[in-house]
Amino acid sequence: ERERNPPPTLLHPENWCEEFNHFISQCLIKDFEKRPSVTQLLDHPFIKEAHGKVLFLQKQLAKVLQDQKHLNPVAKPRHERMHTRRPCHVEDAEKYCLEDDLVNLEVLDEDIIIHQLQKRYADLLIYTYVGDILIALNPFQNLSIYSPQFSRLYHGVRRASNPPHIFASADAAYQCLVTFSKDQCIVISGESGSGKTESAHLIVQHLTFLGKANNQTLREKILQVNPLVEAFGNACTAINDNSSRFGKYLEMMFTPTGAVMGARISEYLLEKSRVIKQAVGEKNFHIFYYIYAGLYHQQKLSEFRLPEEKPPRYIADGTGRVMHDITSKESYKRQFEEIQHCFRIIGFTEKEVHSVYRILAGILSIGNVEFAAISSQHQTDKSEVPNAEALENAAFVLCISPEELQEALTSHCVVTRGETIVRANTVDRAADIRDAMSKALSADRGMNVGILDIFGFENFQRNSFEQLCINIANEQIQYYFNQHVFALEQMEYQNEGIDAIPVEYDDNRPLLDMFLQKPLGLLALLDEESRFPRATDQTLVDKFEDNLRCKYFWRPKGAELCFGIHHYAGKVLYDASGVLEKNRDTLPADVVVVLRTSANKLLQQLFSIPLTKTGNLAQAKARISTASRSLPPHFSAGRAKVDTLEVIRHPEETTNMKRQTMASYFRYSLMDLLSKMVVGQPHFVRCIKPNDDREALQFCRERVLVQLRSTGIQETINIRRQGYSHRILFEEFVKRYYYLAFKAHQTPPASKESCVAILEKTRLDHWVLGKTKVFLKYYHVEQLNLLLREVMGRVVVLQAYTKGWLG
Ligand code: AD9
Ligand code: MG
Repeated sequence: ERERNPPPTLLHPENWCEEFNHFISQCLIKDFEKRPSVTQLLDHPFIKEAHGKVLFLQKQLAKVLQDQKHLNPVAKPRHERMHTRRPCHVEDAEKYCLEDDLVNLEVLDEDIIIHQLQKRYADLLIYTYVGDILIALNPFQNLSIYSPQFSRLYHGVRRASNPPHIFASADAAYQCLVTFSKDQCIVISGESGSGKTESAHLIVQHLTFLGKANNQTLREKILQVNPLVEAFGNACTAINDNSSRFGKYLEMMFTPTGAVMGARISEYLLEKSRVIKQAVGEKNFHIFYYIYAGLYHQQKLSEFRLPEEKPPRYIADGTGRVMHDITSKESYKRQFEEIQHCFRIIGFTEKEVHSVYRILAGILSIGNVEFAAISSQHQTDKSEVPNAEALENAAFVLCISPEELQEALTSHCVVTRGETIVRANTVDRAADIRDAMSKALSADRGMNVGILDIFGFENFQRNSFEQLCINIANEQIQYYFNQHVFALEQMEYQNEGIDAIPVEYDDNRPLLDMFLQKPLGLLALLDEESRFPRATDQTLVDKFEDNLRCKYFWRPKGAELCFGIHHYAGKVLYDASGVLEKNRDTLPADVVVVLRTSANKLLQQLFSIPLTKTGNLAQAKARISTASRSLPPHFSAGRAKVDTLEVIRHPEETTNMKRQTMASYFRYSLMDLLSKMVVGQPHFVRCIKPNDDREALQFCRERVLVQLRSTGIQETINIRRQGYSHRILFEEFVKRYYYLAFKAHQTPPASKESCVAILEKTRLDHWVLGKTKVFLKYYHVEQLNLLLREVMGRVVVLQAYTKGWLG
C-alpha cells in the first residue's frame, strides 16, 4: 500500500515554510514577473503538487484522530505489560508463554531464560529482545525473513507490532538518527561463528532500504562493499568457513532528513600473519583462492606469472589435491567473477583492478622464493635465491627490478660513522624479510555507520599471538558494553537523583588493565622483551609470570612455552612460540625503498606513506577529545569514564615509539576504533552460537549458557527492567516535542514543568524526571515520535492555510 501510495515527505514546519517561501519567490520572479493572482498561483505545478499533499494530509489527519485511541492506556501494547507481568514457570507448561522481550519475564533465572530461548529457537524465532538489546541466535540455515516485504514490515512502526528482528534494531538506530540528529553506533558482538558478519550485512541491507537509496548505483555500491572487503579479510578457520580476520566499522552517512548519502568503511587489526602461514585445517584469505581459480579459468595465470602446474606455497597445503581443489572449485571461480563485479560497481577502473591483481599475484610469487646458504671460506651466513624464477616473477608483476629485490631480501644496509655498509642476511633472516614483505603488501593502508563487526572470541586447540589480539579486542568491546549498560547507566541515575537498585555485574576492567597498562601490562611487557635481541619466547613467558601476578593469569605445569588467561568469555591457553618474532614484524627500509620504485601506481601509493603504523594516532587522539566534547547528552554524566576508557589507558603513546611492534600497532588501532564508536549512541546486538556443529535447530543448553553468562545477560535483563534507554535533557525534550502540548506560536520555557505538561498531554506513563533530564523507555520515544509526526502533518496544513497561499 505504502509503495503504491507513498506518504509525502514531511519537513519540519519551519523548514517547510522556508523552502516554500523561497520557491514561491523564485516563481514570482521567474514565472510571473509580477505578483500572481490566486488562480495563476493555483495553476502552478508546484502549488498543484503542494495542494495535493495538503488534501492527502487532511485525510491523514482524520485518520490520526481516529488512531489516537491507540494512546489510550486501555489498549496497552505488549511491551508495556512489564508492570503487569505474567507468571511464566518452566514446570508450568500449561501457562507457558513465549516472550518477545525477556525483560517481561516475571520470574527471572537462568533456567527460564534458557528455556525461553530454546523454545523460541525451535519455532525458528531466532531473535529475542532484552529491552533495547537484541539477542540473535545463529539459525545455521537460510530463513525467509529478510525479503523486501520484511523490510517494509519493519519500517518506522512500533517495535511491538512485529516479532523481534534484526531489521527492528536497524530501524531503531535509524529512527534515533533522524529524530535526534545524532550519530548512532550498532555494536555486534559474539563468539566466532555466532553470526556477527551476517547480522552486519542484514543491518546494512535494511538501512539502505530505510535511507531510500533509490539511486541504484549508490545502493549497489554500499551493498557490494561488504563482500569485497570480506574477500580480502575473511578466511576459512576451524570454527567458521567465512571467519572475519579483521575488525570492520562501516559508517553509513545520511542527510538530516534520513536519505542515505554514502558509506565509509574502516578496517582494523587485519590478521596479516595469515598470508604467510595458516594453522592446520585453515586457509589463507579467500581472495587468493578466488584469484588463482579465476585466472586459471581465464587462462591468464601466465600473464600474472603464476605457476600452472603447482599452486603457490601460500595457498597450497602440501597435498597434491589442492591444486585440483582450487581450480576445479566452481564456487571460487564464481566468487572471482563476483569480486570483479564488485570492483566495477564500486568504481575501480580496469587498470586499478589489474594493479590489485598484480599485487596479489606478486604476494603469491614472493611466497615461492626460497633461500639457500652460500658457504664460502669467509662468509658462512650469506644467502642466495636458488629459484630465481619465482623472484623474477614477483619482481615482474610488482614492476620492480629483480636484482634490487634480491638484494633487499638477501642483504641490508647499516650506516656506521657516516659510512654505509652492506651486510649479508642469513637464510632465516632473508625468509623473515620475505614474509614481512608479503604481509606488508596485504597491509591495511591505502583504501579506507557505524556498524561494528569484529572477529569474535576464539579458543582453538592451539592459540597464538593472533588469538591473543582478537580476544583482547573482544575484551575491550565487552568493557564498552558493560560501561554503557551498567556503569554509565547507574552513574546517571545517581547523578539525576533517581532511585535505582544497584545491579552487580562482572567488571572486566582489571583484566583489561592487565593487558593494556603501562609499564607492566602484558602488551607493554611483550614490547619490552621484543627490544632485547637475546630474548626468547621462553624469557617472555617467564617475564609474564614474574610481572602479571593476578588471578586472570596462570602458567600450566609441564608446558614451558604456554600461559593461560581467564577471559570474560572463558579460559584460553596460549602458546608463546613465535610470539616475539610476530610482534617485531620488521619490514626493513631496504625493501620499502625497492617497493617504492615500482611502476605500479597502487603499490607506490601503499608505500609512499611513512611506514609508521601510528600514522593516524594524532587523528585518533584529536577525535577522542572532540568525541568526548560532543558526546550525546546521556553520556555527559559518564564522560569522565568514557575518557578513562581511552586516554588514561594509553598515556604516552605518541612518544618513544622508535620501533613499531604489532602490540603497539594493535593498541593504536583499538584506540582509533573506540574513538569512532564513542561518538555514537550505542545499540547492541549479541550474537549467540547455539551449537558447535553448525547444525540447524540444534540447541546446546550448556554452550548457550556459557555465552549468556559471559556476556552478563541476566544482569542485563535486571538493569533493563528498571532502566530507561533514553535520557533527554529538558531543553532538548521541550524543543523537540512542544508541538504535542503547546500552540505553534507559544514558546514554553525549557523547564521540568513544560516537560511534565507535554508528557501528561500524551497520556504516557512510567516515565521519570531527573534533575536535568527526562527518562524514557524505548517505547515512549516510539510513541512520542509517531505522535509528533502526525501533529507535524497538521501543523504543515495549518501553516499553509494561515499563510493564505492556498486560499
Ligand atoms: V567470526 O567472529 O567473523 O569468525 P561471525 O562473523 O560471528 O564469525 P558469521 O556471520 O560469519 O559469524 O556466521 C557464520 C555462519 O553462520 C554464516 O556463514 C552462515 O552460514 C551462518 N549464519 C549466521 N547468521 C545467519 C542468518 N541470520 N541466517 C542464516 C546464518 N545463516
Ligand atoms: Mg565475522
